[in-house]
Formats: sequence, C-alpha cells, structure tokens
Amino acid sequence: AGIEGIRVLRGDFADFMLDYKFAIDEITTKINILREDFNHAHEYNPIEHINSRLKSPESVLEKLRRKNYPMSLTGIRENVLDIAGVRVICSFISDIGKIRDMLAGQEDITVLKERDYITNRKPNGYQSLHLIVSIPVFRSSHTVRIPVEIQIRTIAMDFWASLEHKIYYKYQGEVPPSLLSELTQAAEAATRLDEKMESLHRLVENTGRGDARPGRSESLD
Ligand code: 0O2
Repeated sequence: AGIEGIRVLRGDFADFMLDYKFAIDEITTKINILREDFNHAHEYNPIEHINSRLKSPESVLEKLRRKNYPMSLTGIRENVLDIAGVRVICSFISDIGKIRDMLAGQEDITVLKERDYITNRKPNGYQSLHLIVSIPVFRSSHTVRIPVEIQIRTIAMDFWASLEHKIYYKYQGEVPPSLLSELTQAAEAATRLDEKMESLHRLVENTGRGDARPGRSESLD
C-alpha cells in the first residue's frame, strides 16, 4: 500500500474504520425498520433485500492515490465518501423514490449528494439512485458524523449492474465494443421489464386489495 499508506493504516485507522461500520449498522437498522413498518401499515413490502459493504483499507488507499486526495485520516474522511456502502433493492421503480424520501426525511440524516442515474442513466445503461448521506455515530467518547453511500435500485437494475461489473473486471475495463452495445441493449430490456412490472403492480393495486382474498372484510383495510 506504499509507505504513507502503511503509516495511515497503523494506529488510529482501525478505530477510524469502526465509525463506518457503525454508520452501516445504523442505516441498515433504519432501512429494516422502514421495511417492517411499511409492511405493517400497507401490507406491502417495497424492499426486496439490503446489502452492505465496508470498503477495504486497500481500496480506500487506492482511491486516495487515484484521485490525488491528501493521505491522512482527514483527507479520507472528507473525500472518500463511499467507505460505508448500503444497497437497497426494491421491487418496483416507484418504490425507489418512496425509500429515498423516507430516509432523507429523517431528522438525523443529512443528504450531502444525490445522483439520479435513473432519470439520467449512464451511457453504458447503468441505472440506480445514489445518495451520499451523513449520519451521527455515537461512540463511547465522542459523536461523529459519518458519510454513507446508499444505492437504491430495482431487481432488474441490480441484475444488470452485477453482470456489467463482472464483465468490466473480466476485461479490465477494455470491454469489446460489440459487448458494450449488447450490454446497453440488455439495460434497455431491463427498463422495459421494470416498466411492465410497474404497470402490472398498479393494476393489481387498483383491483381492490382484499377483494380476492377470502375471509377479509372491507373494514379491515
Ligand atoms: P464498488 O466496489 O461498488 O464500491 P467515485 O465513487 O467518487 O469514484 P462517483 O462518480 O462519485 O465516483 O460515484 P458514482 O458513479 O455515483 O458511484 C460509484 C459507485 O456506483 C460504484 O462504486 C459502483 O458501485 C456504482 N456504479 C457506478 N457506475 C457504475 C456502472 O457503470 N456499472 C456498475 N456495475 N456499477 C456502477 P465503485 O467504487 O466503482 O465500486
């Protein structure tokens, strides 16, 4: 990791990284609460699953070097905003905005940055809503605000992104143009599938919840 990198890795680095682990724990808990509460209130679950990852010290240092950020804990804290990453996979496109608003509206969450790659998809076809938020982490001796990158996308968007990621790494960034064009087409197919699922979902929702289920009375809804 280089001499400076090794110096950074020593000492307070483990403690520094713990802040991000705790921030992931907090955001994950918040999302799990929203999932359970939403399900309780609406008998509908907008979240398929949640993943999280803590960036490895090696990739933190690699990013510092690549982007020429200062090699210090402050340099990392201020510039590398995706050390804590949480990915929320939703059932339908319309769930993405709901989850975003429910998180962004919480008092202790501050939205630092937002990138909407759904309205403005990337040229390769990548779609996802990215939020960089900050959240207070209460340690035994102090409180600190920690950035967390939250990616919110549908199952189809996630399916595409994970395959694209594998292909990109396999070709070490030099993906043959024909494959790139096939991938863009696959992204369009994913969008069509999402749109179809969204319209089916609306149709089912509008059919009248509970009507088709035996033993349920109107007044319970
Ligand atoms: P990993 O291993 O997932 O963390 P920066 O993060 O500062 O370099 P930027 O532009 O601020 O770049 O971030 P951006 O583009 O909003 O989001 C970066 C992350 O989004 C990536 O993290 C990926 O997880 C995901 N992402 C962005 N574009 C693509 C894409 O074209 N294909 C796929 N599969 N994922 C994408 P990392 O750090 O690259 O990787």
